[in-house]
Amino acid sequence: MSRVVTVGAAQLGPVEPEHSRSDAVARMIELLRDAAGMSCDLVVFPELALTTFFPRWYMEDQAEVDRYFEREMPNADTQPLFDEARRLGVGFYLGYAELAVEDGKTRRFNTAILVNKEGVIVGKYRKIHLPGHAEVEAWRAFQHLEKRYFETGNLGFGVFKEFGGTMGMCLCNDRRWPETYRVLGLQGVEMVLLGYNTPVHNPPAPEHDDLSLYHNALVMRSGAYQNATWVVGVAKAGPEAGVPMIGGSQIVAPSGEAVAMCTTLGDELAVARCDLDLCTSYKSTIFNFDRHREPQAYGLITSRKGINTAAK
Ligand code: ING
Repeated sequence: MSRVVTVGAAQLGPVEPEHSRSDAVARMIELLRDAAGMSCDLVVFPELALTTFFPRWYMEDQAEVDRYFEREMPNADTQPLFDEARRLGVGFYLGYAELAVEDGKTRRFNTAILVNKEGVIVGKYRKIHLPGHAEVEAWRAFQHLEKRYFETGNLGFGVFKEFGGTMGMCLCNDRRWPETYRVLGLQGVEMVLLGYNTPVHNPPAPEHDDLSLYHNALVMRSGAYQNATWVVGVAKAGPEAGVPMIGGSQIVAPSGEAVAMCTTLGDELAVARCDLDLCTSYKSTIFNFDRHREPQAYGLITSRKGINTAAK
C-alpha cells in the first residue's frame, strides 16, 4: 500500500519592494495552476512569500515595519490564492509576516500556514529560530533584523494529520537546527514543509558564502534521513533588492536523496510523487526511536557528574 502525495516546490524569484502583494499572489497562482496541471495535491511556497525580505533594512518607524505584516489570513490580497487553490483542489503552505492581537497585546511573528484542499487553514507555525540581530549594525552591507521585527514563535513544532499523513512545518533558519527535525520526528512526522529566504552572503562569516547552497542541502537532507521523513524546502531566490539570495529548492526523500530540485533563481516549480510509506523503511529499522534511542544515557548537563564517575 502506498500513500502518495504529489508535491510541488513552488520557488519564487525576487519579490521587489515595489511589487505589491497582489503581484506576488498572481505569480503564486501561476505556479499553483502549473502544479494542478501536474496533479499536485500540495504546493509549498517560500517564507515571507508576499513581500520582499524586509528584515534586510533597519526601519525606525514601527508603522513602516508593520506595512509588511498581515493582520488576518486570508485577507483581500490573499483571498484569490485561497479561492484558486480550492477551485483546483490543491492544498498549500504559505509563509508570511503575521501581526496578531492576543490578550490585548500586539504580537508579530514570522509565520507559515498549512491550507487543505478545501481552502481551510489546518495548521499554523511561528518561526522559533530567528537568526541575525535586534539592533542595527552599520558595518553590515545589509541588515538581518528578524530578532527585532519578530517574536520567537510560541506554537512549538507541531504535526498535523493532513494529506493522508503526518505533516510538520518550520521556517528557514529552523532547518539548520537538528532539534527542529527531531522534535517533529519524535511526533512521527512524515513530511516537513519549509520555506526560506537565505542571502548568499552572511556578513559575520563571509568564508561560509561559497558553501551556502551546500549547507542548505546538507541540513535538509540530513534532517530528512535522521528522522525518516520527507523534507520540502522552497526558496525565495535571486537578487532581491540587490541582495543575492540562494535558490536550491528541493524535495528530499527519507533516504536523504533529493528527488526534485529547482535549478534557476526565478519562479520555478519542481514536482515529485512522494510516497509517505517510504518513511516506514527507516522508521521501522535504523531510526526506530523506541528500539534504538537511549535518551536516558545521553549525559545531559544535569547528569554531568554521572559521566565523570563512569570515566574513573
Ligand atoms: N535566513 C538565513 C537562513 O538561516 C542565514 C539566515 C543567512 C543563515 C546566511 C546563515 C547564512 O537560511 C533566514 N531568513 O533565516
